[in-house]
Amino acid sequence: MIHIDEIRIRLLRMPLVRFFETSFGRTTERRVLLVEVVQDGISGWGEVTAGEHPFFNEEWTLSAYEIVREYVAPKLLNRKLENAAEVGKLSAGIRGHNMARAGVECAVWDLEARLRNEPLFKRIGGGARAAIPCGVSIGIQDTVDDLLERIETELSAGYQRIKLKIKPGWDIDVLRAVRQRFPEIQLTADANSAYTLKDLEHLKRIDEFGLNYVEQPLSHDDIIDHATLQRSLATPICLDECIRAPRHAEQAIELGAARVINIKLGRVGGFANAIRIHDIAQAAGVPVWCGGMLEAGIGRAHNIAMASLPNFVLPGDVSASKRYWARDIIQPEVTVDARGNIALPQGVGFGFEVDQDRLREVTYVQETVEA
Ligand code: OSB
Ligand code: MG
Repeated sequence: MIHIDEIRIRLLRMPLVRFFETSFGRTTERRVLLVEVVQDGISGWGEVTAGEHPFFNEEWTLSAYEIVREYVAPKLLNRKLENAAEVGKLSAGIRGHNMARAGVECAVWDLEARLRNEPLFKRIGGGARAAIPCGVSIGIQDTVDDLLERIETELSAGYQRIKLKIKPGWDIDVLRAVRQRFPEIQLTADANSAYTLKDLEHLKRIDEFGLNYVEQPLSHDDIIDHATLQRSLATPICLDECIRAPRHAEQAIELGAARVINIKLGRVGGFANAIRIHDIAQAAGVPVWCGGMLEAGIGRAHNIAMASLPNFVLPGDVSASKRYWARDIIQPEVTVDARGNIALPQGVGFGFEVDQDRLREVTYVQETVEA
């Protein structure tokens, strides 16, 4: 039985060691909202994965702060829950804002695992693999030479696949240069919705580069257009932004809009939905992988637990802490071995310790939510 005594929310400011640029903009510093749920002196932790601006989806760090403080967290106080899988229902009346809802939901899953003294990956039905295969997502660079150098570095670190961010003006020529230099690597491209069906002929040129898939080329909310595009494209389409609920996964698969799915805990509202989407894709023979949102250690650790579910068969975007942070907020930090795998941590909860000193350093707002 879960009965949460206290909920603490924190805003962190964490500079990235290197800027990260997508078709919707460049990030140099993250603002991260953390959720800590406490029962009988035991803390469960969640990280809200909203970005700093409402550009990936409608959420941003401070919208999530308000949603968690005003609408989600208070619902958990003064009540008993059978298990973490029930948390989603408490905030089901909120339209959108899945990342805010997920931050709380994931914290309760972590708490539940800790109360039972077991690893989070066991609680969610994971543990199918002890080594999580990792790729990297490489942002838009200032020059193609910079990009080639970055790819070289990541490959020598062991990463198993390279994902490039693309947008109009940074696509075909860039992919050609990368393929010329690295003919054999597992390569993908993510457009973050930078194109429309007007670009159909242009997008067909992607087929010459033998990508494993192209991620979310079209509108963030348009599954039907992706189905249309897939009929003209040999390269499989992977959906990210479009899949915000299990129903979207069903529809996208049914319509032929997604041959691969990127699952992000935040985007889909937490573990319960992520597991449902995982199961739907698995039953349909559609492989999934774990996406990233430039997470700090707690979100990263939740991703690692999720990626141990059986159908996470493709290398994900979850990589080593040091690619993002001079010092992460967990200990040990997340590391990747020379073959590009993360070892699934076996400890209780999400399997790492919160680095309280580091957390204090980067926290600029802290508040306890009242019922
Ligand atoms: O679309 O996958 C994406 C980062 C921010 C917003 C959206 C995306 C990304 C990434 C980075 O690709 C993945 C990571 O390194 O965390
Ligand atoms: Mg993406």
